[in-house]
Amino acid sequence: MGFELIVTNGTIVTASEVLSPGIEIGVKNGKISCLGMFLPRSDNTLVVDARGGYITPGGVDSHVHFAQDNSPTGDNFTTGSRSSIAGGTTTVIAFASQKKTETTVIRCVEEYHTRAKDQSYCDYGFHLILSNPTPQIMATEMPLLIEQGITSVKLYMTYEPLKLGDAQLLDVLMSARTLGFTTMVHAENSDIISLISTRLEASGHTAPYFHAISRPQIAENEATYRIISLAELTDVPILIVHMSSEIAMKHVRKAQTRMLPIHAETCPQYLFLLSERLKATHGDAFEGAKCVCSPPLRHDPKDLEAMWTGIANGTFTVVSSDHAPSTYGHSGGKKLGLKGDVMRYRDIPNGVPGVETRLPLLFSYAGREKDSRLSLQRFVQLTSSDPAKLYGLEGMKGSIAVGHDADIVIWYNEKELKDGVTIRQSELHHGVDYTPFEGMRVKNWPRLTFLRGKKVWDRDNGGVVGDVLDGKFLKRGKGKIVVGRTGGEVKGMLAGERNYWC
Ligand code: DUC
Ligand code: ZN
Ligand code: ZN
Ligand code: ZN
Repeated sequence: MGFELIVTNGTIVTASEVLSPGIEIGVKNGKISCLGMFLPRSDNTLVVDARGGYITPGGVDSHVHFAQDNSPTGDNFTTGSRSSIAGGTTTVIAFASQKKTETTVIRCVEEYHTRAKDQSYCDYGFHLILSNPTPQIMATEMPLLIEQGITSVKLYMTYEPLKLGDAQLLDVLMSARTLGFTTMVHAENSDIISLISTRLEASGHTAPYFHAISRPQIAENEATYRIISLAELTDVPILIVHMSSEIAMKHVRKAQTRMLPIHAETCPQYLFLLSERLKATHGDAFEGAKCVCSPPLRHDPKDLEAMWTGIANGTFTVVSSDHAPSTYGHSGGKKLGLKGDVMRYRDIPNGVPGVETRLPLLFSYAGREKDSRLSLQRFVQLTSSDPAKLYGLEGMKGSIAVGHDADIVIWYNEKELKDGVTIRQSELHHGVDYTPFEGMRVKNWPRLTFLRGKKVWDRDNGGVVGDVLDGKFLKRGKGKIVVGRTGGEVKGMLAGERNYWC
């Protein structure tokens, strides 16, 4: 049998190389089966001309919230995954969330499977949010979930309904050490936030802007240092999600220079947006609600700069979207936190949309132009290959290489899109009614997206051409460490001591 698909006449970018333009991609049975020149065509081969544009692996967005209980007006799998493929993301890892009152996690995961099955345009996996990690769950249910391909958990250090104390964090980290799952952590000091919030509320400071005041950098800083310490003590890799501030990021950098396996993630909102966006715009005090996320947007452009540095110098392993929006809708006041005439930031659901805009925003700064901030290879690492490795999808997702799923994004030839693309809510495919990136110009956009060899997005001919039956659940393996190392000689404070108990 010949190739079902050949992609020709583009420049292929992988995590390590920019290949010369003559190289074609040959696809058989949904997998990349050959990379080479002058691949043989048969009558059944679909030949796709990349028209001199770049070709990158389908995006892997390892942090999205679809169909979550706590955001009833947010995206479900259909709308969220539709938005994903329109922005070049072919794999998402969403969350199955345990409630604090629940003493099982198996049933939670089953529930999220029913929310996703036959309703996804892209491939998907789940992380488990653990809010009540009982010994029973850790001993008997976690091993089962790992067998089922759910090989990562997210832990919260803040939010009353979800947060874990240090003893619980340590217990989960010790289980991670035994069972080998990957641990993501939301690092903000809960008590700092609640003290400030109570005092802001008492003094009537409740507008959206005060969301940013209530969650200062020092809250992220303290919790980041603490969780790194707990991870060092227990000798397990972690990933700190959605990092926003330089002082906190420095702890990660320092840990990495000591070869600790501390991974970090940031998101486009922390690369492009500042807290001034939480203030009233055009006299509309509600507008700020569109930019409420946690950690909050920071005040100082230096923090944006620092996040870009972390992207370029390898501190970050992942750039995800943390797509977690709710419908803004003025009427109904769901997103607004509006009660009567009073707008309370504490009632505004946290999170912004971004699964569709993540790749175009970052790709605009990738390359060798004057305003570039990262290489094309680094773009692929951060948005596709490294999240695939960290979360157990290596060999299947995240690369244009033989044996991998044929998840392929073809960008416009830059000459075809001289003025770039302006991000507009009206052109996006999510189910919510705004984007915090409204009006921003990006240089390029995925022209075509292929999922396992099938065209699912054709910007110029029909837009979304895939189907909700296209996406399948990904049974993930155990994640690989991407930075630092575990094992080996223990130095510093723990030298010798850990041998007695670990
Ligand atoms: N944490 C997330 O991971 N997403 C949305 C809001 C939050 O606090
Ligand atoms: Zn549940
Ligand atoms: Zn979080
Ligand atoms: Zn999130």
